[in-house]
Amino acid sequence: MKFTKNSDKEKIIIVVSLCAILTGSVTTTTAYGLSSRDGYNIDSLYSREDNIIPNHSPTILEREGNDISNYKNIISSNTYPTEGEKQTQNTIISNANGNNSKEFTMIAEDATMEISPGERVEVWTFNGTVPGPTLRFTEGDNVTIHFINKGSAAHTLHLHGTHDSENDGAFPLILPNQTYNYNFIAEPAGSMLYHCHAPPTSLHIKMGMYGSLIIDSKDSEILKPAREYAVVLSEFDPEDQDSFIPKYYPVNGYANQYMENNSLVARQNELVRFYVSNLGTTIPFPFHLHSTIFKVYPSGLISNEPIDVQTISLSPGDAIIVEAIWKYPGTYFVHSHGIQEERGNMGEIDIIPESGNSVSYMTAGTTNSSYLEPVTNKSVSMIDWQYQMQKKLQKPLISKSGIEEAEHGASAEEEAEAEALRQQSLSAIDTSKGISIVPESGNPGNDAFYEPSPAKVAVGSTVTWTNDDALPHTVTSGNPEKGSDGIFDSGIVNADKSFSHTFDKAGVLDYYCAIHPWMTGRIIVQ
Ligand SMILES: [Cu+2]
Repeated sequence: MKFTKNSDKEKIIIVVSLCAILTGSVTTTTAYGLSSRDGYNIDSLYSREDNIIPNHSPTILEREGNDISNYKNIISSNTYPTEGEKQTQNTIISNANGNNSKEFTMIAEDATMEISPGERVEVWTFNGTVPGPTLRFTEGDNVTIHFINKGSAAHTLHLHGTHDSENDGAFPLILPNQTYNYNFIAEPAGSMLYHCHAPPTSLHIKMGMYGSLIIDSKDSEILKPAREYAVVLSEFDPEDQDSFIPKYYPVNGYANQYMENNSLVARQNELVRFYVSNLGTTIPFPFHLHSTIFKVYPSGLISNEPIDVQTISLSPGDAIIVEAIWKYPGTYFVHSHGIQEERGNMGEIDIIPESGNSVSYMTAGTTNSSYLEPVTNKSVSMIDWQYQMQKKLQKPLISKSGIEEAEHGASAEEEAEAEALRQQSLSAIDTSKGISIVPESGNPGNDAFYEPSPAKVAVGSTVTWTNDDALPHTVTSGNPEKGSDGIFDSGIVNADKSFSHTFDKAGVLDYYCAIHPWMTGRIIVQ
């Protein structure tokens, strides 16, 4: 069973829960186009997990439970963004005393957005869009990023470039409602990228958690003034995010974003610079410009000598700086050379005659006249213009947390279905022996995740979950679609560790793993 369209979500969750009750095990749960039983390539996911966890320092993995207080960067948990923090979203604040301190707020949020005209999909975002905002610093800046996880799953912020382990964004995992401060000195100069590194990382990337990271050189003479664009290439399949050839290869999160009325623009003989990054997870993007040979800084680093190319192969996880000049006015394709070009990775650039008037070409998505200026002795950044257009096309809607939705109350129909579930759950297995987080739960193809589930227990009982798997998991009340409801939350439970909770009230409680959101369970307190 798969579902992706938001409108179908509620119904299907109920059907899935009902199946779980009737069969005594959870068959499949996914809001991300991952099918846990039919057609899911178990081996590929499993090896992916293997690759992520054991290669890291065991001293980090062995940190106990949810105690991340030994990381100096953790500032709080159960924190929601303050008004001040919201204001720093998308705004880089330069410190008034001129010491190059920069602060930025990044909020992990579940959302829906259009990826193509009329196709609305569920995504995981940084600041509500895919890609998230372009982060731009100058080499040597002392950068602090306030990261707030308001999403339903564990997330992190991992930036490419140089920094220490506490600020690498692989560990710790930041659970829903937790906040973390990443701090680093921006280096090296070049075009890089950022993404979430919570496991399975390629799923978090495919779900939309990435963006462009630009670090300008301290030496402003190295790159000449140019018209500048940021281009993030990625993959998305609304039906099956594990598809090797997905339905879409979006450009800045939207299929064929820069075609026709939304085309990129530059002047004849003007230097145009693209900061291009590949946030796909499978094949390279062969980046290609029509009607010009262009310069590329390999791997996006200004320390590399640029080379002349007709097409450049850009690997997943890599970035480039492209510099191009068009000799002849006209409209030209900017695209990936290959199967991506029929699947959303096609764009256009309008080259205006040197003597021509740009106004009619450059008004898409903006009325800000600064975008219309010719490049003379300083660069003209089109990146904000791109971000405004991206938001206009994607029409993103942030998903509310479970707590906020509960306040709206349930309809009579939902109440009746819930009551039917309660009745059917009377046959649930008693949990006097505790609940196992079963081996290989990190694999969505596993037969069961929490066992027994559904389980039942008397009011006043203490239930202990033991992690019999090799990977860390959580036992978090709520569900992966709406997030934690705050009733109980184990934090991270490492292998062989356990978590106990005493149930004071009767009720049917669903829970899930915030690291592996396909893992769901139910406990009935009577
Ligand atoms: Cu994530």
